[in-house]
Amino acid sequence: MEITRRDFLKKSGMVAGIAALGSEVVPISRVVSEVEAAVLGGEAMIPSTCVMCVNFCGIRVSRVNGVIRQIYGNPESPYNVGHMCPKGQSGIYDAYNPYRVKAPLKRTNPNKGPGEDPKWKEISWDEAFSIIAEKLNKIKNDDPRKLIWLHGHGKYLVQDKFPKALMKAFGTPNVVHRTTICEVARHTADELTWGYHAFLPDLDNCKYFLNFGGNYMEAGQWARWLDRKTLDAMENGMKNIVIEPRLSNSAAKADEWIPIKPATDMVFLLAMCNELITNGYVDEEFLITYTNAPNLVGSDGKFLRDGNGKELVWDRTSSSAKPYEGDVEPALTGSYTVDGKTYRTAFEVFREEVMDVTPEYAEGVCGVPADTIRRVAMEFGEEANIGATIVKDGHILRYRPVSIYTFRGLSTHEYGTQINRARWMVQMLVGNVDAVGGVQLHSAYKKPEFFDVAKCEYPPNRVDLQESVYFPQARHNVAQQVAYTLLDPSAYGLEYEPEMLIAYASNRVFSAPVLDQQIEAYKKPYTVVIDTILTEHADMADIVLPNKSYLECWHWAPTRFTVDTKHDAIRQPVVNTYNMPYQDFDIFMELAKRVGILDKFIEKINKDWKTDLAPGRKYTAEEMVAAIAKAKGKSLEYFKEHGLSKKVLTTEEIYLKGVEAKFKGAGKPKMQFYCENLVGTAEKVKQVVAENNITNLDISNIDMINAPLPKKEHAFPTGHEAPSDYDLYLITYKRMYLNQSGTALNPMLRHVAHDSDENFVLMNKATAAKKGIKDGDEVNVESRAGKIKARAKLIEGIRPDTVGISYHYGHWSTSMPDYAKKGVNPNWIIELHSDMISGMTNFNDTKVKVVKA
Ligand SMILES: Nc1nc2c(c(=O)[nH]1)N[C@H]1C(S)=C(S)[C@@H](COP(=O)(O)OP(=O)(O)OC[C@H]3O[C@@H](n4cnc5c(=O)[nH]c(N)nc54)[C@H](O)[C@@H]3O)O[C@H]1N2
Ligand SMILES: Nc1nc2c(c(=O)[nH]1)N[C@H]1C(S)=C(S)[C@@H](COP(=O)(O)OP(=O)(O)OC[C@H]3O[C@@H](n4cnc5c(=O)[nH]c(N)nc54)[C@H](O)[C@@H]3O)O[C@H]1N2
Ligand code: SF4
Ligand SMILES: [Mo]
Repeated sequence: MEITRRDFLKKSGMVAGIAALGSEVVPISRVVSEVEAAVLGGEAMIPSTCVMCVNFCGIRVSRVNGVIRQIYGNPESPYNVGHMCPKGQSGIYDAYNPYRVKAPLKRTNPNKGPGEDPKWKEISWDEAFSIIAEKLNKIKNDDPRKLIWLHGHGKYLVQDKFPKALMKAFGTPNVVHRTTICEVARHTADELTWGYHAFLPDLDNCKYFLNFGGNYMEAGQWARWLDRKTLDAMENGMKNIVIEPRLSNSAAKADEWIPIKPATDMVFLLAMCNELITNGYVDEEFLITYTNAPNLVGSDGKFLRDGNGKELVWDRTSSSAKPYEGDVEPALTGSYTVDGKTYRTAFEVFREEVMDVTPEYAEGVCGVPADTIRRVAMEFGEEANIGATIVKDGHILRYRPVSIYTFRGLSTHEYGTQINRARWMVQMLVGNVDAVGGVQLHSAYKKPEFFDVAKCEYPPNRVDLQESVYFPQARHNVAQQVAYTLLDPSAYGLEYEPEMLIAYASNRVFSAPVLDQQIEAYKKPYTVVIDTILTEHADMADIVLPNKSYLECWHWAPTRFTVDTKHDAIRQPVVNTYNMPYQDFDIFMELAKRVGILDKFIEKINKDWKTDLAPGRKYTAEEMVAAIAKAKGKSLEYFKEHGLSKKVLTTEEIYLKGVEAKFKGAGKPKMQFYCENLVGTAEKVKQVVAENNITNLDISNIDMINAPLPKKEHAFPTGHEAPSDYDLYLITYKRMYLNQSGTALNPMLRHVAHDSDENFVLMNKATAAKKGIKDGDEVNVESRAGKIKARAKLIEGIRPDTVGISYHYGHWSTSMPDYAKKGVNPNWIIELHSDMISGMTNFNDTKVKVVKA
């Protein structure tokens, strides 16, 4: 239901106020904003969900006489409570962008690659569908695995369950999302430690907060909640320390910025563990009752088990090795002899390992003074209040008001999983997990299979080699790998040669590193791109299908939970700027019909969403949204009126359903302080390599993935071994006013938003002076992977040994105007050494030299 002006006035009870406000009101608060929209003859205020970035803020779109006039934050949203950002407001131009693709296009120039004009020919929708369906039918009859589906942003538009269902019905396993070029190492560390991923700091109750490169004042996936909550918490006395090589906006707003050398956070975190243990800041009760830290570990790194395969601890009461059951009292420290062999507890193994990672040692590696590391560790330990409890709503809860946050800062490294594991080690030591003021887990132990040993499959089934011998532990799609497999499928043992690719809201030839190889690879398959603009990937497509913008679509939208709320939300159409007949979901339905898999597709949707759609016909996206709403027990009308349906969580749901319910006490599974399931992976890989004569997998460094505990060696990524004349570390980051590569053509963001016309190489003034480089000079930035030209920007807010180049810039699509081509894309020069555990791309491990051009 759209809210008319009259309805709105009635509902808000603000009729009297409006007359007084008049029509000159500046929208400073959300209430005034709505009032203003109404006063200015607003016909409709349509609630929906933003997707100008992946924060999914609740929005209300004011439409006046059929034209979008303004976008406001939806105050009903428990996530952004009426706030939003400039990107979200510029969403108007996403719909009205003159550069949008408006009709299906067919390539007439067979040559593909940068600078090759596709010589597009407009074709009808029917012709486009016919061409695509003919190809698909051929592949389906031959070997459906030859079809690859890529999506990135698309997951957040229509939701990835739909493309997955479509591809499942088609018969290909090759649906590849982008998580390994995004943040996957963080997820993988979570999954290895507590069986699922995603967490938030309990900022309402936190007193001491460490943020390792979570750039949420500029980017971030929980940004509109984190930025607000952090600032509120600081006003309430929370100390906020940001640790990262660059003075990001997040660091600029913190109490303290600690500039750390890129990719070396590991030793900072391990030195913190050392200090915490040495000074007795250890929550022994937490480690014993919730984690596997007391498990007995043999010299082979494996747990001691009984005849039934049960892991054993040292029972202090009976002085014998027993499973942690009944009234067994596990010892946390020490080494014990069982059947003539010596075993140490997992905690003991870790303790001994970190004892040589002193703050002084860490200083030499990460460049942060030992005194600073020591002080942070002591403050963290002290503020943790180990042993304290607090009563909330009648529940006695553990109280540990210290928390650690991160996003891509710790993840996008060759040893990203292990660095993120170290973040959990610090937190497990003080027992802040699911404690009041600590770190709140999302769905603890939802997938126990994350604790299983690696699959190591060969030959691989999927083009991204997920869970194969190449990425044995990768449970998420390995986005950057697809290109390499495409270039030489048989080299990876793939039993089929991919022939066709559909890229739905994904610009992989721009977003993954080593761009020349990505481009070379994606020339090969017959390619269909579904997008709103003609991106770099579209530039290489054979057919482009235009998509409606998010302000023109029905979607069951993804949402962001917070510590104390969760909600469901929709998108609903506000306009249809170019009278487009189909949105993404309609395209899927039409293709399914033409390939004869419509019923299978519907069956899978019903299974995934618990809907009850009858087979035999196509459904519209609105019908789909209505069906999901119904399955959730709410009417479509409700969602049309509010945009969302929310739930505020009880104290019990927040603090007692996670680790307390899943891991606490005897006889329960345990958080993995020690990841025994990683032990033996290297041997398994070596075995599969030998058995199959695999020659394109470098196993010289493979023992690094056998690590059940994070270790100091993980602070030395391969990329840092570059010759000494590559004297600077390169990092990349996002900017506030642009989102990934998809906002390149948004006129408001590119022209109007201050300072986002072009990117630059951030350099420390002192370093630049030594190299004779002045502010604004053109410089060449060279790595072992390539060379780019860019403009230098001299600042003091970056380490002298580090340079930073933001993402988003340097487009080359032949269909883009010159303004979108300004700046550079760092992915031309980033070296690829993927994390063997998670498959993560190491965006922040490359060394470069910078010289005046
Ligand atoms: N405005 C905007 N918002 C966005 C996006 C966008 O493109 N634009 N993209 C969205 C997406 S998909 C994502 S994944 C998130 C990403 O959100 P974040 O991960 O929060 O943002 P990035 O800028 O990618 O983060 C990289 C940060 O890590 C720091 N850093 C680099 N190397 C290191 C290191 O070795 N150690 C430490 N401690 N820090 C390091 C960089 O200085 C930078 O601040 O943002 C989302 N939100
Ligand atoms: N150097 C460097 N590289 C990076 C990053 C970095 O910080 N530095 N960030 C990384 C991260 S975190 C990520 S997640 C990846 C992202 O990488 P990808 O997922 O490969 O790329 P995006 O740029 O997000 O592509 C989104 C596409 O969706 C299209 N699109 C937008 N709206 C719509 C719509 O309504 N319908 C349709 N059909 N299409 C739409 C856009 O035009 C764009 O082409 O990039 C990674 N690459
Ligand atoms: S933070 Fe992202 S989702 Fe929220 S308003 Fe800004 S662009 Fe939209
Ligand atoms: Mo991302």
